[in-house]
Amino acid sequence: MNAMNDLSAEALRIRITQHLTYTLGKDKPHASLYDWRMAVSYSVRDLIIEPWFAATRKTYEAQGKRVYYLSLEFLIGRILGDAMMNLGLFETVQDVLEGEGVSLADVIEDEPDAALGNGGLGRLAACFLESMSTLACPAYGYGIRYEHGLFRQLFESGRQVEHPEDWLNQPHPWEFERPEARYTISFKGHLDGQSVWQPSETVYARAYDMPVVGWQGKWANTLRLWGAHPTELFDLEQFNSGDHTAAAAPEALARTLSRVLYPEDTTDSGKELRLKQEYFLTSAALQDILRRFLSEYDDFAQLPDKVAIQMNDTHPALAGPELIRLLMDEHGLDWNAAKRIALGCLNYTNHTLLPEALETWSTWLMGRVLPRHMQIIEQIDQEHRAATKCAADLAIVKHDQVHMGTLAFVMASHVNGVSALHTDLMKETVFSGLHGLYPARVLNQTNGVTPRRWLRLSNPALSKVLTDTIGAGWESDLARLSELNTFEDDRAVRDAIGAAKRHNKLALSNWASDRLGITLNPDAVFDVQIKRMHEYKRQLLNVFETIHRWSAIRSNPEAGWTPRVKIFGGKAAPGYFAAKEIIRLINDVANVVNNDPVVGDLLKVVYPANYNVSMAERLIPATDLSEQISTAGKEASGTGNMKFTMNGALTIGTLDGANVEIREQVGAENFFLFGMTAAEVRDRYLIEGHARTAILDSPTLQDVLQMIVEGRFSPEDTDRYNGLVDATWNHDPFLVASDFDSYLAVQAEVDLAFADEDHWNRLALRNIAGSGYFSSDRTIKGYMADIWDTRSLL
Ligand code: 26Q
Repeated sequence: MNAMNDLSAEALRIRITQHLTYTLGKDKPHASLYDWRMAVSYSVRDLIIEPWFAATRKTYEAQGKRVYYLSLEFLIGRILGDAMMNLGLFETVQDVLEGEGVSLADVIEDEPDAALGNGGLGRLAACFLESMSTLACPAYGYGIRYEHGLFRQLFESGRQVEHPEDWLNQPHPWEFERPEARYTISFKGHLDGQSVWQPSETVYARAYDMPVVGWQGKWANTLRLWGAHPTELFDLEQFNSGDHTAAAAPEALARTLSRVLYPEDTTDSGKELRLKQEYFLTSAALQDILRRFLSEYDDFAQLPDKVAIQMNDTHPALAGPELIRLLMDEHGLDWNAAKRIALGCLNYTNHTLLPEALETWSTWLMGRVLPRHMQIIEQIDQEHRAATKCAADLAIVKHDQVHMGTLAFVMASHVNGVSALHTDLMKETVFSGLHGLYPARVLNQTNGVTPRRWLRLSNPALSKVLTDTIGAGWESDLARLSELNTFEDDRAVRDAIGAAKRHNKLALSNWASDRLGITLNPDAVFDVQIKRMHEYKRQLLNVFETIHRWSAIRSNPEAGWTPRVKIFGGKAAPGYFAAKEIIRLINDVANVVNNDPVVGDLLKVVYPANYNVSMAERLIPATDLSEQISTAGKEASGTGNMKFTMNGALTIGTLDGANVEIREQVGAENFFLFGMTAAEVRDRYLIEGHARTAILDSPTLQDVLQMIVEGRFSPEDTDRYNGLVDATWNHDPFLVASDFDSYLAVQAEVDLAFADEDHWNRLALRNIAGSGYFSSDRTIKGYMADIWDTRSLL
């Protein structure tokens, strides 16, 4: 049982009152919602400290290996509700607050999202932290404490506008600042003699720790985020002479390193500041790792037995050269020993095959910002080329660019893909050459998501049905969801699953009506596509189908339509013009469709601004149909797809990323498959005029494009989408046209299936039952066994 369950409501009430009084300095009559949230957060946080200390003690005593997860992104979301749930305190806190006349829901919603990430990669890191704590895997997350997380998205006349996000404008109750944990991070300068680095710029990295508590509070690991601080405060002489701005310049410059999260870049990522951020995190983490190692051991030859470092994509790939540098220049090891040890500790996860997304830095910039690292990279490259006698294109440095994927691959013991298909494609395409040279290196670890946040916390209605049906304990043993299959023919269970869904749809409808002023029909298919806006994710395919549906309903409103609510959510990178055009088109289409009295309740289009983790927690439990429609071969895995499946949504999707495995797990007959396979996609690209051919073959798509180009959705600016329509006819880089008819046909099957409510509930049950594989606990167990060689300490 849970260690915290015996905490009485009265004891908790006293703790909260004490924090309100002594930490916040407020008495109850004057306490604001903020004051209550802080008092509750501190009280809950207090209860994590004991398991946190105990975990640290056990880790130390076990003398085993620790895992270090290095990531430029941790997309955490809200913390309070998750912590309360994992500690088993939800009901107790609710009781206490009720007694004070305060709404727990309001308190929870008062917390800003910790949005220190862009999307999938950052959210995966957050799920992994939670699972590592649940599994008592001794681990640290290392990241950057961005003052401003991912931008806040607003729509102005349907267009995305970015506003700065400001989560740290209030005190952050979950962090512990550690002024004593401080490292110097150096940049630029020159090399003296052969290779003695004389840097010309330095900043301090200061640690800020957050406890990450696992299921039932049995273990807590640490997420250590680094903040940048100046090594010299300011020039007092200059200040006294009156030049206040110039005097403060060094401080401002230092702090920019941890000022903002880079929004997932598409075009010009060659920013010096980004390179400095990557090095700032990597160097601080490695210095901290070596300090901790030396406090317990004295022989660096043991480092690979005590330290497993995971690089989350190439963003921290300077870990290879930096670890070599620290071992040589700071600790006196020779080159061969340093390199062997570094390789023994490091591993690399790849998250994309899109060539434009593979990181490179010019040797000029790398040499200027990190001259010693450039030298080490050249040496690694030379040995890699000599040892493997490889072709020139497999070099780390080529055409004056440092290829970070190659560097990470060469310096890692294990390189993993994030779904089975993605891993196969890594071996066949982008990494085929390196895979040939290092054949034992690549392996698969299919992604997962934490069922605590994504099912138990976000969907209490379904969670209750699950516990009532298969008994307690599925939260930490998600494979048990397969026991649901034995209840498939139990009408009461099917009805209960349907009722939970309806409950969540009504809650979402209330929110949409309050927040967006739009009325949703709860009898409609809630059809949801939420993810970053990217051409390869093909939100455009979904909009085209929406336009067709609108037009078809208009021409025959009495045809017995299954009602639909199309919900979109997601942000575009600020410089990604094509993605921003699609956002605008969705909003323009929504405007026309939602105000058309002919379609009325049969079709609505909703695109709430500023999609984030908290909005996902609201939308996913209320979804009937999950849109996973990327061009096959482009989406490395997807993780939203898994969250929907767990919550009883059915997927309409291509054979891409983890969709393939979801379909296997839930059964092909319970999945709406359409579109080309990755192999067919490859062939299709070879056909000149593939888009034009597909459009000429599809009168429906011709009509859709015609309506757009006529200005039906932009009557005040009829030329608005000429470029988009022209690009669809002539380029269509993600094969929207080639998959359109297939998508349309399967959408019609969805309508038919949904019309039989009991049948749909049966399909939903089978999806939930098949989702157990997609717990991030399963993924982390895979990393522990196949990559890290670590054991649970519980
Ligand atoms: C690169 C250079 C400069 C600035 C930013 C970036 C940058 C930042 C974030 C590049 C890429 C990302 C994020 C990538 C990402 O989220 N990938 C997704 O990872 C998920 C977890 O494995 C997968 O499920 C998704 O399929 C994949 O798209």
